[in-house]
Amino acid sequence: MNLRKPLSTLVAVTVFALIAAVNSSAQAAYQPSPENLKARQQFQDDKFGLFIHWGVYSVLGDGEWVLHNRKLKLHDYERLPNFFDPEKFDAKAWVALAKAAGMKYITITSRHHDGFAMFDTKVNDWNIVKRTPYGKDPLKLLADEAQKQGIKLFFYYSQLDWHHPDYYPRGATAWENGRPDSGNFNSYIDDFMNSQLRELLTNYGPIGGIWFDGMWDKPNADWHLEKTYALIHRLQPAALIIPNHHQTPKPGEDVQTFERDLPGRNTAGFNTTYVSDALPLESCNTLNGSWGFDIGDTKYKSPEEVEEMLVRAAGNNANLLLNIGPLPNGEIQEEFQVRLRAVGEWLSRYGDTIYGTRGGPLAPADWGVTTQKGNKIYVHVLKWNAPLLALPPITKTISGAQELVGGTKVDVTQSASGVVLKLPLATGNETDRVIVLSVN
Ligand code: H79
Repeated sequence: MNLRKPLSTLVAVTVFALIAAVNSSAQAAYQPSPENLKARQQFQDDKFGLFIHWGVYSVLGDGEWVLHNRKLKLHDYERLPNFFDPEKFDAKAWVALAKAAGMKYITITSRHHDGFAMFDTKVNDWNIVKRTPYGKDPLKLLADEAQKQGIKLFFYYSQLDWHHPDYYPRGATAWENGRPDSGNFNSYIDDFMNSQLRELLTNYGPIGGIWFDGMWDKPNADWHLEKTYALIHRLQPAALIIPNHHQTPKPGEDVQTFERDLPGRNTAGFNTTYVSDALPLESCNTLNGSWGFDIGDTKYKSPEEVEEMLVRAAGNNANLLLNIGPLPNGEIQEEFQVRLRAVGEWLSRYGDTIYGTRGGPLAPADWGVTTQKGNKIYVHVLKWNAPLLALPPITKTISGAQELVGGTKVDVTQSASGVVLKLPLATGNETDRVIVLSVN
């Protein structure tokens, strides 16, 4: 009789210990699912994506940080959705433009740091359906169209929130904007954010993944990452988690991304120099100088500059995610369209040396980079005007070398001390002279 109590206590303790063990091992060792591993490979093969920053901030034409930069009060910023009526938004045209640019995926802001959901969330009413005259869900239209045209759609999601009262204690970007000095951060994550993520992973068909941003606002807070990441992987095992937290990758993350930088360079000053040798890599950058629509920004990169960025990313074993900020009326400005289509035209000739490749055997250098696929090594000559190019040794035996365009044979000598290529003359303003090495 008096055995009952100790026995039940023993059972409870054992069960508790078992649960704790399972929990801690789940945290320590994240085992990506087979679907997830396959999606990572596909992501690396895809190489080139379109980043889209679009929100109610676009109305002001002053970038996506305008709320913070102008230190606006929330009740003033809350007028903006009334003016957001993108009657020219055409999901079909957006997806077709990305495809014409040779891009294989789109990553769009489901919400930025202003917390305004550009989708039909039921969690609160700070969203496009409830607050704007437009009243529709552009992400749903885009997801359906992406599915139809065979291109993947990823959702950018800001963990940082300048609007939600429970984003408290506040972080590095805090200012006095009219919120109460109180709030429940755990509830912000578990009840609010994870509910919105559940919507994004449930209502839009198969999505490419979630691109997180803003954790750097509170780097020392407990973001309950294991819980959020497990939720995403459970709902869609193939969805990739891409965190832009500027730190060493953590368990549960599937891609390492670098903002305005090639992997490991940290020219931006806030990126990590650590580069994962296990995860796919991605570098994001802007087509002019801005993420969200900025009416005064005319620093458009030329198609040749974008092509070089893409080639250097590929040579660094990374993808390029190239950003545009559409207009508040839903149009994509002509300056972006022209440049994207030109890059797409270039890719129709040079794509074989980029899609499906991995970083080549030689370290990226100022003269150029190498990519590889199967028994081919692509030598991308970006900055070299002399007739001979001397490269470090390549382990594999080179059986032939030819120009990608035209197929003319290229003289090559290979020895233990390196490889020397006799380059064809540079013609015109060719961005990238590619020499294809056949190896075995
Ligand atoms: O969405 C786009 C930008 O709005 C967002 N990320 C891209 C993709 C972005 N937010 N901030 N930044 C980019 C620049 C980063 C600034 C930081 Fe800091 C410097 C983060 C940490 C140090 C400023 C100071 C913000 C926090 C502390």
